[in-house]
Amino acid sequence: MAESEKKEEIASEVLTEETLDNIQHVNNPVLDVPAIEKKYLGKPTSYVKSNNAFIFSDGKASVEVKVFADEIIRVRLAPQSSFLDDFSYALKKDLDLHPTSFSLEETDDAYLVKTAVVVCRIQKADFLVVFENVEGKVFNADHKPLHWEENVDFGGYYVYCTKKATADEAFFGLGDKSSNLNLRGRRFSNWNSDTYGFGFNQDPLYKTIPFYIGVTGGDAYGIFFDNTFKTFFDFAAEKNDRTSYWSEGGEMQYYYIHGPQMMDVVKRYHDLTGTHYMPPLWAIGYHQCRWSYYPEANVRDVADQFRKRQIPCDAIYLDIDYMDGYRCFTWNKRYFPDPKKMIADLAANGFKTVVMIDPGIKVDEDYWVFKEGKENRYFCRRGDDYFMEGYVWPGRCQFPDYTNPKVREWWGTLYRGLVEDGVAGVWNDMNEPAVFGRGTFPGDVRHYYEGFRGSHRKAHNIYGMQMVRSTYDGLKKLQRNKRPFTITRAAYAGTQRYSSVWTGDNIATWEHLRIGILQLQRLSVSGLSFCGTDIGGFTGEPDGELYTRWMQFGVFSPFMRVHSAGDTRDREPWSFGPEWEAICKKFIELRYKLLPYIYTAFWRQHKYCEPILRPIALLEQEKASNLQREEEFAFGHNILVSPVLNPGQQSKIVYLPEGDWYYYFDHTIYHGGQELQIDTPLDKMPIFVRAGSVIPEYPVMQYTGEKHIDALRLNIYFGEGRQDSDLYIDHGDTFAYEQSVYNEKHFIVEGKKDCLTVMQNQEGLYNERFDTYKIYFIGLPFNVNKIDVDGVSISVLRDEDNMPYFSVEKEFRKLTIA
Ligand code: MIG
Repeated sequence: MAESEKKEEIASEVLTEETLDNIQHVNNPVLDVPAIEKKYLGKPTSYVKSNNAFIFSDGKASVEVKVFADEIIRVRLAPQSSFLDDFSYALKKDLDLHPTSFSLEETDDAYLVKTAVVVCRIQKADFLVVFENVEGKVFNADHKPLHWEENVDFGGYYVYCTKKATADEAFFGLGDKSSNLNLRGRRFSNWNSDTYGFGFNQDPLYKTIPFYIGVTGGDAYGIFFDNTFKTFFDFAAEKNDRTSYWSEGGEMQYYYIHGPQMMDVVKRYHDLTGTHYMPPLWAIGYHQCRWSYYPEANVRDVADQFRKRQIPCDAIYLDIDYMDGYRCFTWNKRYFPDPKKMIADLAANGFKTVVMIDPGIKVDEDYWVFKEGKENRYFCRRGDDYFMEGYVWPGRCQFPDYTNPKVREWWGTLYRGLVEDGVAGVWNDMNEPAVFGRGTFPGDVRHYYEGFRGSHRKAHNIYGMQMVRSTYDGLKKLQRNKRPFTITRAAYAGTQRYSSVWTGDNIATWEHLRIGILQLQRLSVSGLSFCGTDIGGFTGEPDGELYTRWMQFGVFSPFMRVHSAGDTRDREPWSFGPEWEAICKKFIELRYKLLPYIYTAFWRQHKYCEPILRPIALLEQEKASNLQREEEFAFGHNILVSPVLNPGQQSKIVYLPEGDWYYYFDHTIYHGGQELQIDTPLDKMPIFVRAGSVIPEYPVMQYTGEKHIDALRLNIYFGEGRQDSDLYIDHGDTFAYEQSVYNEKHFIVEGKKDCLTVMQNQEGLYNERFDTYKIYFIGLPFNVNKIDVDGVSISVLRDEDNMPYFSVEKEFRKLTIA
């Protein structure tokens, strides 16, 4: 044996022995290497103050309690007293939160971090954290001290928080989960997943919104666990008296958000994570989608059919087949020889064109997007520096690292060609990210993570969000500050700042229609108000009745789009025969009549953080029975609906909140605060308007902006007492509203037995293009003798249907009718 070989043999032997030694040392108590097990906080023994925060220590671990606002307090845990970088993709950039005042008080048994509204009590005996209001009512309390477990494979810790759950406590939120509205008794995980044909209670789904609302004793609070790793929530499922949440990495970091109203919790969650910008008006019209409309003749034919049949429609979608071999940012020239011309013709006919863009970029040296991405090192790499490669529609693909601002910037510019072709909106799909075969990226893939670095374990749940963020930013620049329209399938908390969402690949079944109404209500209270389902169901075949009932629900979905898989039969509103077509047409027309009302609801969402869909629990949380209601919900402030969810259903029981409500179709008045049996013939659904409200209405148009409106119709529903309504109008397509170029009107309606007054005031700099209101009164309990507008009496007019109305200058301040 050569000398050198001998040495090597010895070396390897020695190495083996040493390694064995080391292993023994792990279990040698003298060397103080801790065993791997769950560790709990001990007793807090000291604290320091820094800015708005207090850091408590048990001698080893630290807990930071930071006051963000009177009602928002954040708790963070550092097992070895060093906190992780304080960076979050969820929070909006210009957080504008300040407590009015706060202080720390020490008593014999606790430290009390106090704001004007909340007391956060840190108990000296056990480090339990308890949130109370200033009167001492407990809203939320730890069941165990914060705990963690070292993660030897990946570093860091599994981090846990266990809260008490009271016997009556109900839980809401968590994004797109397909479970009952009240989450109690279930466990969930958050790991964005491509879940084609998902089922009731299937989990995880496409989105990660680690925010929930608890309601106990009639009071509400929220918890936002801002952790992007795979997170888990257990709502009194494993043990009836506790709710816990934990993660496979990152930091135990959560925001306690005080209520006591659920509406306030939801609004404050938006204060942290932002709202959706005002969508272009056309984006809230009716949209027609299909996997896929091609070739060009097919697209044109579908569009023509809409106009011929006089069914309103604002947008038509091109799914992946418009691309050349599924290469993003290219056209299949065989199917679409002159896209620019086609899109221009569609636009002339009132149609916007929306196209699909996926994250997977085909590995193809002759493809400019791939080449640019490769040259600039924009694609994700594995732990050992190989490229992250996986198969998706185009075949073998690489994937941009959207957590790098440079990559996002680049990706944004790639839309230039499509925008020049006239494309009006972009649909981002497969961004969980989805990869054929293993489902998604392996955990070792590396991400830039805004310079904070992370593996895919940390970046997975925000990948889709950063993709659509980059799409949004890019479109905004390319379209010269016109409002972009984007839609994404995957999302993390805060995605509403960049995009609308849809619920992914649902199924054409009645059960899925029901799941859809649960998901949209849940998304809406989770910050993602601009949401919709694939109307009719993506996969499977609906019959005319299911399709039509789903269309009815679609009118009251913030995002209204029919979509279906490629292997299904036609899904246009006329595809099921004239009987169903007539009903669908009527309901799509209703959507267009309600557009000014819906647009106002979007404004209330954008400016005042009010969710668009509001579950009954959010409207009347004090009644325990309301916490279980799922089928009826408010759509904006003044309309309440209860979609029909069963075949052959002749009537349904509908709960109406307190107050008086008008049945939309015949103006019958119902007293709320009770359940009522409502007839549900196929051409109707339970739609109710709150007494005292002002509902603006557009004439039916085939697409938004088709007709000039010279007199805006207002339907004023009589109600006793006072009721407020709003109307928001702006240019419809630019960000000028950020400079106050809008008109926000407030109506205060006060009804008495023999008279009704309507006061109007307004703010903003926009001058609407109509001059008068055409006012219709509904449900007046008295005969009209006199109508007075700012001191001048006016007379009744009759419209083409012989209905009485009043023509009133748009600037009126006070209108009295007696
Ligand atoms: O692997 O682009 O959820 O809406 O039509 C399927 C084709 C990819 C999934 C989306 C669906 C879309 C389809 N996509």
